Amino acid sequence: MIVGAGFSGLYMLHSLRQRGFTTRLFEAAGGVGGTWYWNRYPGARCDSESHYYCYSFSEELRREWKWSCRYPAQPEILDYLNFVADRLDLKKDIEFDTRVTAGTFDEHDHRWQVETDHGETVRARFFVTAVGNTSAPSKPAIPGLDTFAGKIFYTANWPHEKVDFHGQRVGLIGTGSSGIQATPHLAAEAAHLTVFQRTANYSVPARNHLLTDDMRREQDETHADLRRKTLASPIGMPFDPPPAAALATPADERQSRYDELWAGGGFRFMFTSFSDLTTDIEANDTVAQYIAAKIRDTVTDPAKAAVLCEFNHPAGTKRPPIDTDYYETFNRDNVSVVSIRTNPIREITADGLVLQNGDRHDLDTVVFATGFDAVTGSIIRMNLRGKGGEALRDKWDRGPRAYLGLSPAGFPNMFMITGPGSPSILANFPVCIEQHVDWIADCMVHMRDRGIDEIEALPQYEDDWAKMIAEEADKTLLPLADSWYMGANIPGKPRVFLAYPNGIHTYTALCDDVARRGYEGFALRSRAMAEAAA
Ligand code: N01
Repeated sequence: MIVGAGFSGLYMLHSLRQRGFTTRLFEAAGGVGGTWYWNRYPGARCDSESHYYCYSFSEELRREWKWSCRYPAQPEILDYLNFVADRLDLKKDIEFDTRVTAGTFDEHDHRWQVETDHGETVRARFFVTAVGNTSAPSKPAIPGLDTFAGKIFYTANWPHEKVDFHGQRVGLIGTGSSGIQATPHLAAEAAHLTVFQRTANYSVPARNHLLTDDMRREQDETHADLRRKTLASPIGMPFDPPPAAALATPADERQSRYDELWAGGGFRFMFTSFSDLTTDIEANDTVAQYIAAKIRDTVTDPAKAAVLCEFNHPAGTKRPPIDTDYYETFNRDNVSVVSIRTNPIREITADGLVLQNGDRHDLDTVVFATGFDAVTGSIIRMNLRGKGGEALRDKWDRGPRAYLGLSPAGFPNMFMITGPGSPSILANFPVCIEQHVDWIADCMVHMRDRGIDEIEALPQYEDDWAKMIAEEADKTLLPLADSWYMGANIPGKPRVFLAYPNGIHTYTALCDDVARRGYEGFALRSRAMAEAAA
């Protein structure tokens, strides 16, 4: 049983089918796509380049699909996932518009009993969550929200039909990747756009462009090489590692390197410039100051630029956004930015927003780009219970725990694709997903071949994994930000770093090692073993 038909669920379904398992997949949406199904806001676009933000498991699929540009927009990625699902004939095993509402591990027959919102109960040997990391929208409970007379939209759950903002006074709350992508598009239509910024972000230009046939040919010819680089890279992207530390580089050379990477655009700026940016605050200052200078150069109104530079965290400690014309948009007369860092939104009235100091902003439409109860939200909301009826929600009340980020102790035969404690959110998703799916599917084959009924993470290994993640994260600057990486964006959510921080390349080696050692750290049980022991 798989939950979710995004990148991970589709590949899991295909992989299990290939290995001869009978598999069903439940998906709450009306189609495939996962996060790419729901996040249809204007400007939604991939931040990873198309030639590596896709599956690699099938040479045929790779050759048949042609990306239009460096960073494809949401409709094209959704088309791609539909193409894959159709080409592999996956949809016949997917039940759309079906939400899993509960799941319980039945210890007597080693099976998961899963319930759906259609009142169906399904029993399955294995339960795999493929619910994505950014799929449970965070909808802040601002007082008065339901009294607002205008329209409200959430970027994370956008209508399918086009929304027309012409003539509207629009308020956008949130300046993460979604808000940053939506801003230029909202501004192009709205009579006035007010961006309400709680945290200034460090955005880097994407430099998107169409792909020519020559570019595609070159990608094709170098594919094997790029794939090798991708698998050797901590973030699962075919980038060369940073050549040096920022602090070991003379200031003029440092500036040239930043200039060169800024001109090229995209994630390379943060990830390939210098090796010490996320471990040394002084090194980090060099990049923070560089970006601040770029903002001040771009935004002509110094008051707006000052708000956009109100940084309160080191650069790159929140998920780095990349943009097309984000800062340039603030040069439009119909766009303003309001800092709500120390003067938060007090309430929403019928007419608009009121800030703590009493300032009123009359609006026709409010767009929430306020992010997600990331990584754990969608898993917890499924109401899962493991051995002894233990609720996952309770087990994780002081932070998520799962050995290898793959399986929580006490929840046998449950696997999570890109779950908490895996590299997931710190790496290129398709790469993480393929690694997880291959490992999980091979594990199931291992069990089937040996007549093993149950696999369960051992608590000691799970504890050690959680401890290691916290210690490794503490060696970086990442815990300094109130980010969704830390669970800090959701009131009451435990402040715990949510990902394995040492890279997908080392994680892959660790997981392979665990499998080679006969799934070290897991208890493998069979009825036959239990009967023999009895
Ligand atoms: O969400 P976010 P997102 N009052 O959590 C603010 C992926 N993604 O949807 O920083 C006022 O990053 C919040 O402020 P603060 C990507 O991994 C990928 O933008 O918490 N403001 C922040 O500014 C990304 O990181 C792509 O202080 C409130 C914003 O809302 C992840 O999804 C595109 C608030 C939320 O930013 C999430 O991005 C888009 C409140 N009550 C997203 N609550 C592509 O690759 C929150 N905020 C295409």
